[in-house]
Amino acid sequence: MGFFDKLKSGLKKTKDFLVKPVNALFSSADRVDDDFYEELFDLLVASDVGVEVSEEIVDKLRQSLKEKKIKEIPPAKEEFKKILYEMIGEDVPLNIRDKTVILVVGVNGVGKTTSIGKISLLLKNQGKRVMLCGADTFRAAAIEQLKVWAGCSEVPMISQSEGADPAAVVFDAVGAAKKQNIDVLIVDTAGRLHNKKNLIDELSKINRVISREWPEAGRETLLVLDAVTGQNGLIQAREFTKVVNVDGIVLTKLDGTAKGGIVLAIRRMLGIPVKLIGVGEGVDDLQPFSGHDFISAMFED
Ligand SMILES: Nc1nc2c(ncn2[C@@H]2O[C@H](COP(=O)(O)OP(=O)(O)OP(=O)(O)O)[C@@H](O)[C@H]2O)c(=O)[nH]1
Ligand SMILES: [Mg+2]
Repeated sequence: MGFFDKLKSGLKKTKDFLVKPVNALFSSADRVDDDFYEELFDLLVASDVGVEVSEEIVDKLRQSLKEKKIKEIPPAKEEFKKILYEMIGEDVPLNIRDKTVILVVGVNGVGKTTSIGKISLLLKNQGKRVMLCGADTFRAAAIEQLKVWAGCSEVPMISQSEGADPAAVVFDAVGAAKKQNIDVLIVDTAGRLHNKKNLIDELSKINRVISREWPEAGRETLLVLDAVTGQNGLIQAREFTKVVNVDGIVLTKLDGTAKGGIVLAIRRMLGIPVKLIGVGEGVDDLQPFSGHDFISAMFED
């Protein structure tokens, strides 16, 4: 199955919950009136698009139909899709320069380690020399889990034992990456830190080590969010953006939720592009995000 089909089946819950009722609304209405807008707004909010963004979508639709003097339902639906697409914004791919360090952050259980495994395979298949770094030293199982992924993708991995200083592991990994002429070093970090100060201290220390030891390397910091948490993911994201400079979002577990509307809110509310989306646990189930494919997959049967 190609990724577009996976995306379609992965979005099934969101489609049942949001798109089907939206389609039903468009097909049952004979004109677009205030009741119609109100119902559309309610459906968007229920699918975790969020009040602010739902309001914006409905207002834009109202304005655009008025400007273009559209009264019929089929062109109104096309306008609606166009507005959703604009809301998502231009696709922004992973920024991989000649030498790049990807730092992967996010709270516990969102899918960081799994995503790293999948990204390593994506990049390796593009001919990049990839190395993994197990800087989640909080528990031994985390290091073991990353090792399994390194094995699957057949890429080298640098780690130390549980409890080691994460910045020290990063120091080792950068040294090894330079020596082995690695193109992309991907760093796994711990999600479960005791408090925000811990998180700030740990991530700043890691960042300092990378900048000092490999100043010429490009940097890409990815924040992993679990789509199942819906709007709460935005709150998490804001906490992280106070601590690190986030370049892109990896949105996982879209297959497990009806809250896929969150995709529409992320760019708008955070100003950060979704760069990759995950629609399952399989190795091919995480792919670069395409706004066009996302909207098409949502509205196609
Ligand atoms: N259904 C589904 N499951 C996913 C997806 N991405 C990750 N998972 C699952 O989510 C679980 C947690 O993933 P991890 O990669 O261990 O998460 P983590 O952020 O590294 O967790 P910690 O290391 O504990 O902070 C695993 O069982 C993954 O298989 C996805 O897109 N869809
Ligand atoms: Mg992990």
